[in-house]
Amino acid sequence: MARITVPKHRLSSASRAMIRKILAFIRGHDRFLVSGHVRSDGDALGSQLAFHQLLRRLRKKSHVVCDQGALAEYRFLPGSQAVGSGPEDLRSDYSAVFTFDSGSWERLERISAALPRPKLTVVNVDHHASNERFGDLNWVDPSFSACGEMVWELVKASGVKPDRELATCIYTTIVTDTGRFSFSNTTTETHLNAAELLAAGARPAAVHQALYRQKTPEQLRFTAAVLGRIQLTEDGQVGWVVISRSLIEETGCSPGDTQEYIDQVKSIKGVRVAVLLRETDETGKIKVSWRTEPGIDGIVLAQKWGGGGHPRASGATFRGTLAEAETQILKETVDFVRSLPA
Ligand SMILES: [Mn+2]
Repeated sequence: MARITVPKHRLSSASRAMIRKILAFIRGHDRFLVSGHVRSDGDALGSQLAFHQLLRRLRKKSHVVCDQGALAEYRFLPGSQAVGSGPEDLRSDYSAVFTFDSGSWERLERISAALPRPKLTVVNVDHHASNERFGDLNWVDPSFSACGEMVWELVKASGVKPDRELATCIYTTIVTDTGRFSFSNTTTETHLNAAELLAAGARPAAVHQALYRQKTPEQLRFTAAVLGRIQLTEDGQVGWVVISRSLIEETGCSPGDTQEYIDQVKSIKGVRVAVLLRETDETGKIKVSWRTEPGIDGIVLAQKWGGGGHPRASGATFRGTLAEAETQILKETVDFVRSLPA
């Protein structure tokens, strides 16, 4: 019988050095603000909550605030009840700020806008290739499938024994950012970390149940309405869907995390780039997401509109009407795809 050797964890020497630096930094400070990008997804929120628990175990004062707080679909995460949702929840005495899963300082939106940046030491922990290195300390490593895996490395290096709550938060970061272990960012390392998290108490069935099996009939009807609005270019290489405010109002449903909708667009055979346009509560502000096939760098598309992300999962904010967004973003995306080798 062939012998399969499970490889050891592989961490770059740069990441090893950053882990040591960050743990030393934590020892030297006392009152932390922990934050992440606006409308924190499973990775951003799970990272913040896990890191918050690590700080508490290290006997530090820690407080989690992100713009819009813990979205309804992630309120099963231990500690999510205490997450602040806006500038009014900020305190005035932080000695350091940790940001997770945010490619720029501005992506904290109302939180970064309200903080006295020059007076604060900011530690930026992220896995987005487009990260702007806005921190005083920057640990950016796109080889991690989820930002939560970076927090997991900090936990392991800290000597703190993780409990089920912490493991559940980190496990959720991996499940959500890898599309349930299906995207191309899923690696041996991802599964090694997942195995460690199970050993530490995370329960996959419970996490999947909480993430994907709590829908109301209205939400499913909303999903059906969104899927019914998917459009394709004539050659079928670009697919897109628009989530307008009127659709949200008609159905009485909030779209929550829109990842599942754009994944559905991308799942159509022949679609090389999927686009999702979502009208926000703020007039004239449209959120745009791209998902691309292997070898197509969606960061290039997002950066034209001031955004960024991962090569295969990127996003930006468009200023203008929904109709303008649809025309301009689609033209740009179609031209981009046409310029690529088939
Ligand atoms: Mn992430």
